[in-house]
Amino acid sequence: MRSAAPGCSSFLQQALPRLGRIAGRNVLNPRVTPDPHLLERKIIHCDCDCFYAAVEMRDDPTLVGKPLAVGGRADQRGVVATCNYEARRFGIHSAMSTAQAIKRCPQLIVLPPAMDKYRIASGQILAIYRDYTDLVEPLSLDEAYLDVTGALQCNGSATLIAQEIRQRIKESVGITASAGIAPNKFIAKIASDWNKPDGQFVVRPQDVDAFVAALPVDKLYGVGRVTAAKLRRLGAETCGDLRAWSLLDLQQHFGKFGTRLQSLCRGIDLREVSPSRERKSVSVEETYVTDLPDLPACRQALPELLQRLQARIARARAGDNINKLFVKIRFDDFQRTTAECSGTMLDEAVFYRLLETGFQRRGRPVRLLGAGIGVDEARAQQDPQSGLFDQQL
Ligand code: DCP
Ligand code: MG
Repeated sequence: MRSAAPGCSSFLQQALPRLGRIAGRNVLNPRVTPDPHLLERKIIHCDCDCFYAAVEMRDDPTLVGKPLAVGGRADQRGVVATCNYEARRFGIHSAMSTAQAIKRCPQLIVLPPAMDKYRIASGQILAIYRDYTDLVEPLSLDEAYLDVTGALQCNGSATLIAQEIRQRIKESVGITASAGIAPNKFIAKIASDWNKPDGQFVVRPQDVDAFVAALPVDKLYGVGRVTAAKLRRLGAETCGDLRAWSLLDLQQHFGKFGTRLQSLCRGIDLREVSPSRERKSVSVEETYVTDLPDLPACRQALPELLQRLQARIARARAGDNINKLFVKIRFDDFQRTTAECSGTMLDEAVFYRLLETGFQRRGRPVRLLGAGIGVDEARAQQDPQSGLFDQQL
C-alpha cells in the first residue's frame, strides 16, 4: 500500500510540478498553480509568553516569581485562562478548572482577567509589527504571523527582525514574546514554541526537510488528538513516516484532508499571511473520541458547545456585531459541511435547526461538531475594543 516518497529538500526544489500536478490536477490547490515565491518566504510567528499573566506581573512586580493564574473563580466553576511559568511547574495549564489548579498548587494566586489591559498591550504590539510589514495576521490578542519577505530593516534578515521586535516589545510593553522564523506559517508556528519563553528559533529553508521529518504527526495543523491517534494506529508516528504514503492512501483514510497531509508532512504550506483574516468569526468546535452516531446524539452535544461559544463571544465582546450563525459538521468519512443562516442574535433554536439541516446532508455518524457566529467586520472595526479574531477555543 505504500509508495516511496522523495525527501523534502529535493521535493521543494525539483518536484513541485510533480507534486502539484498529479493526474493533471493541482493537488495543492485544485484551482491555482502555486506561485514559486510562496516557497521562498520569510514568515515570523510571534507569540507572547503567558500573555495575561505577564501583563499582571508587569503591573504588580510583587507577583514575579510566585505561581500566578488568571481566570475565573474556583467557587464559580471558573477555569484558568493562563498561568505563569512558575504555576506551570505544578501542572497547571489553560482551560483547567481553577478549583483543580488550586488543588495542585494551594499557594496559587488567581486574578480575574482584565481584558481592557490586555487589549491595550495587544494594540501596542500590533503597532510594532506594522513597522516592519503590512502583512500582519493576528490570530489572537497575543499571537500573529508576519510576512517580512520584502522588509528592508535589519538588512532584510528575518532572524534579526524577530530579535528586534521582541526587544521592542520588552522595552515598550514590558512583557516577553517568543518567535519562530521559517519559510511558511505552519513551521513558523511550531518553531515559536521551541525556545519559549523569551526565545526564538529559526528553521532555514535548507533545514525544513529534517525539521519536519522528525515532527510527531500531532504537530500538524488540523490534526487533533483523534486524527493523531488514527495516524498512530496506522503506523505513522512522525511526518517522516507519513511521507511513505501515497496520495491515494492518504485520501482513502482522511478524505480531502489527505491532500493537505501530503503537503504538510513534507513541510509545504502555501497559505499566505492574510491581514484581512482579522475579525471574521468566533467559533468553537469539538472532535469526539467516539463518533456521535445519530442526530439525537448530536442534539445532546450541542448545549455544551453553545455554552462555550457564548463564553467565547463574551470574551471577544462580539455580541453586538453578529451577522450570521453557523453549525459545522465533520462526518466519520471526513466530509465536512457547514449550515448557516443570517441572524443578529445567539438563538439556540436556530442552532438546533442548522444542526438538523447539516446532519441530513449526509446522515452519517459525526466526528466533529462546531458552532459559531459571523461578525460584521465593518462594525467591529469601528470598535477598536472589540478584539475579535477568527479563532477557535
Ligand atoms: N487564553 C484563554 N483561554 C485559553 C487559552 C488562552 O483565555 N484556553 C488566553 C490567555 C492567554 C492568551 O489567551 O494569556 C494567549 O494564549 P496562549 O495560548 O498564547 O497562551 P499564553 O500566552 O498565556 O502562554 P504561552 O507562553 O504558552 O504562549
Ligand atoms: Mg502566548
